[in-house]
Amino acid sequence: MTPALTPTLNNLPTPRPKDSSSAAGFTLLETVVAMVLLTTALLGVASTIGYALMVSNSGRGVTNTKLLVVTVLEQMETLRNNGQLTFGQIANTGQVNNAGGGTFGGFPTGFQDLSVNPGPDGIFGTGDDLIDPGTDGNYGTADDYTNVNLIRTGFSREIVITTLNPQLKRIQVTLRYSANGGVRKELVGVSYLNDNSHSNYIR
Ligand SMILES: [Ca+2]
Repeated sequence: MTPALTPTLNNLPTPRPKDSSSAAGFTLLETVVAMVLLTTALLGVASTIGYALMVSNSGRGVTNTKLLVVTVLEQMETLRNNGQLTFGQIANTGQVNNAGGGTFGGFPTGFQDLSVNPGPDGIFGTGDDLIDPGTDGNYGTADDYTNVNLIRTGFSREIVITTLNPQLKRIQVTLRYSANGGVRKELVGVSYLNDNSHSNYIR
């Protein structure tokens, strides 16, 4: 008779290690879900950055354009104050009063290119703004030429001067500029210029 085998620590079957693949690491599904979530979040961040850049660029465009409008309006006041032009000469082409002397041609009507230089007359917005003094650096010599490289690209400007009464003019400056995506926009500035002989109203 065979004696019954009594289990001891030595003859117990060796326990097989548990399959740990389901307990540790990530399943493919978990990884895909995580990637989808991460991608969605990153797309949101990228979209926000893109919007912020667009708003920033748009703001810079408006600021630059506003400066170009204000510069012309302030120039008119300076021309009157320093006597470079008389009140009657600050006018659009065809409406200039040169009775006080001079041959000023006026500010051209319609939208014009902007120049980075004022040209021989030293006044921005007139017909000679694109004249380049040439290699000798002197205006009025034989080597003067029209230099299209002086054009401030992306802008055009209209100056409209209206006489409201003999002592008051309305000056409207409109700037067309390229906004985001090449969209053309307009910025309008208006100021009023008196002939300055009535600056002291207290009598
Ligand atoms: Ca000029």
